[in-house]
Amino acid sequence: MKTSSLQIARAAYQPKLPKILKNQVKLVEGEKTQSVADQKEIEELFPNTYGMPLLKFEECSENPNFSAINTGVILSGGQAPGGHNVISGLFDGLKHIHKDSKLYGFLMGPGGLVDHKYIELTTEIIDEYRNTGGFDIIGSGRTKLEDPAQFDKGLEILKQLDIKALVIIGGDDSNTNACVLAEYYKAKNAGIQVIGCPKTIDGDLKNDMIETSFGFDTACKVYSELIGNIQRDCNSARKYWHFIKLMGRSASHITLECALQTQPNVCLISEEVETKQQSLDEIVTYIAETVAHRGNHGNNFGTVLIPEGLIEFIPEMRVLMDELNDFLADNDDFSMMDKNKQRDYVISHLSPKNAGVYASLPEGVARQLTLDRDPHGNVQVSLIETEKLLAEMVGVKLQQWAKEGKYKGKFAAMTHFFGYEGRCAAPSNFDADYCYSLGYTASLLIANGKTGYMSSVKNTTEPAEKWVAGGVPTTMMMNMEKRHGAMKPVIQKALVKLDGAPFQTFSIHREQWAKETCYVYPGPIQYFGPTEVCDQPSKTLLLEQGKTI
Ligand code: FBP
Repeated sequence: MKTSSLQIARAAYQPKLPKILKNQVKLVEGEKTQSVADQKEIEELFPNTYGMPLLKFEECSENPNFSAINTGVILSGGQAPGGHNVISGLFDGLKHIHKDSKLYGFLMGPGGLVDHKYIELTTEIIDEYRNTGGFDIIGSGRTKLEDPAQFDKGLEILKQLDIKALVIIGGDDSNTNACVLAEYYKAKNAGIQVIGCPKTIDGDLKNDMIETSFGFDTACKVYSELIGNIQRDCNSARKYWHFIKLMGRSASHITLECALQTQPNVCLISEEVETKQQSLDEIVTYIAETVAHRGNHGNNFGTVLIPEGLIEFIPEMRVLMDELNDFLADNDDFSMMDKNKQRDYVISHLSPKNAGVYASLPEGVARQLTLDRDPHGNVQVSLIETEKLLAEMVGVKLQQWAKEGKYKGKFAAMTHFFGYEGRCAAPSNFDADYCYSLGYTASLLIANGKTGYMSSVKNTTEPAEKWVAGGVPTTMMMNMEKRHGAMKPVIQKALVKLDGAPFQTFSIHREQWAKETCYVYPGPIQYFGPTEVCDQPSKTLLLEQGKTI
């Protein structure tokens, strides 16, 4: 494989570890835990892994004598910068525990475990991937591990390779599955520990114990660079409005972080739309008013940031999508139907109000709403072109206002969708360090015999050497939610809190950003140089931890 100069220089980067992990450590148990909600149901479903204590590593003087331990690792779900560093941290940690420990990577996601597809990860392979983006070291996939037959099939290969622990690197859904698997193997006394690592660019796998999911920092920095470039372009040519949709599934963390970094003219936050129960027309009117105000002052340009999941939060669309989810769950062969007949078929099966809303949508968006859900039952919001829908509707409204003499500007829209551009970027120093530490911590949880835990690294707005490593019981993050038409235990998603510091900071400034041109051009991620330029975490994390930006 040909490597770039940056890749060569980056390979030599030694990720920073919390100081504590450079010494001999012992595990200290904290308080017993309970799930965030639905405690009775979760406890019943996880009798063997419920209520375990929080864990923290502390320095100790004696040298624990661990034996070699074979471990398997799986990358699950969407790519996020830093996945290779979780694996290299895990590898280094396992080798430090005992030089004969082995690490096996299951290929192309959880499916690799079930299908017995794996490779042994050797020093040569690991060294090639240190500090690189992507998940290509072993590939990723979205196979949902939920069926005991899959767990038993996995157990066969784990036994065959003498694997005692499995690390699942994934988002909320994958870590939910990891927890189900941990419970199953523990109930069966199978002798397999399961540890999770918090991954997702979406930033929605976080809580009081997990400060951030890895990949969010890098992905937001990449998108912010691109948005900054577009803003500089539109401030130079002054003739386009750019409607930019950003990945993030249901949560608007990515959009909010990018807004804090770039100061666009408009930024929609799905969670606010839901709280204020804003209709599609109200959202369109809000954008059109900003365009009109700027246009009437000679500024026929601007930027609008749109979270990927917005459509699910608009009340009339939410109600429609809930009914569509049940409709699709009951109509397995819908996707096989003649495409020309699908729209009428849907309309004839929906309740009258939803049928009306569905019928009013442009053909393309209506079709996108009925695409297959992902294996976890999520609507594939990345495939719904909300940015085009809004640009089109704003254009129509402005034409109307022009006829009424309320608007004198010119409106030309460009649409963009940023998601895949950032998911495999070379990890920022923050993500490189954080991921390596998560992987290393996972190895220590394994050595200490733990299962049903997520690796945790806290205090992350301080320099890496002050970070705190430990484990959080995964059941602690769970609640019951409706999936594929049935109630299931799942890790609670963290959405943007409207009373949280990141949103509050944005809302103080947004009126000024709308009217004036206050763009910030963050430029590319800097990997080498002064710490205040290269090692800063996201603004979201800083604000959430009470720091200023
Ligand atoms: P994860 O939750 O698996 O981390 O997914 C992140 C994500 O990038 C979302 O932002 C996006 O909606 C989705 O993956 C796209 O899925 P796919 O990779 O299957 O196209």
